Amino acid sequence: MKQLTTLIFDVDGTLADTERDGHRVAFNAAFQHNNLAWDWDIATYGDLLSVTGGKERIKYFLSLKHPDLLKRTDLEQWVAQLHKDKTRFYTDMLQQGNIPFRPGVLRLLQEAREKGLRLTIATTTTPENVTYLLDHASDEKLLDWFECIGAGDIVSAKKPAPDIYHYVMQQLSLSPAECIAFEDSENGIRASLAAALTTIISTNDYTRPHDFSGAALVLNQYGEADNPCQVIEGPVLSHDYLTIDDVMAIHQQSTEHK
Ligand code: XBP
Ligand code: MG
Repeated sequence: MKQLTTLIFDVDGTLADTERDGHRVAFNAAFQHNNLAWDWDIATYGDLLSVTGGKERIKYFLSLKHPDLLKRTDLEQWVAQLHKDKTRFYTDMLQQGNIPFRPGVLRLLQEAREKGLRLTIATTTTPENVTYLLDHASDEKLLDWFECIGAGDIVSAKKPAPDIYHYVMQQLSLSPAECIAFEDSENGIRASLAAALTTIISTNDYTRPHDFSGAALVLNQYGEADNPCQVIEGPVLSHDYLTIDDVMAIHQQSTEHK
């Protein structure tokens, strides 16, 4: 049985609740900036989240609502420009500190570092968005805490494909048995399980109804002593919030048979 050495974190929905009031608002700002009368309301965006990747999500929306625009000869450049505008609006929001970490995330990261565990990221969003989030979500210089940021187009197949997890493990010469993944969505856990990773889920408003079969633990959040978590599926925890000791115990339990 391999000891746990590395925690691999998803970003959107896991480190911070970024989708409804962050990415979605930035997409709409980019559409307005480009004089496009498109407005992704909360429910519409929830449907579009079934496709990961902002550029891919725009094209998915076009396929549903404006299939004729998919015939544009400059489609790739046009979508890339829309996404570039969106990313600028989104990083502006992050820079204003408007998108905090979810409850318990910073504490769990600190506990992991105190145990000498390695931290890394595997996300579909852009590296730029990760940098801005880590630089502005707390007073700590969090960017230095993560040894590898596997993000966005660094891989050709995005989640639910396991590619981004394979990329991160390859970069750090890791085996799945020494890692544990933290995700929030069905696309995310499909990716982490396909990479043979034990996975801990924290749900959010968009992903609560998702199928998390195969997860080692499903929580509503990591929580704090004064803001307890709720175990939706999985073992009883040592406290009313997820600690690094719980994570290590869950890893040991799930890799005993591997
Ligand atoms: C979530 C995603 C991303 C974001 C939007 O990423 O699918 O596409 O919704 O960010 P994860 P971009 O949960 O893997 O962190 O527009 O930069 O893609
Ligand atoms: Mg996510």
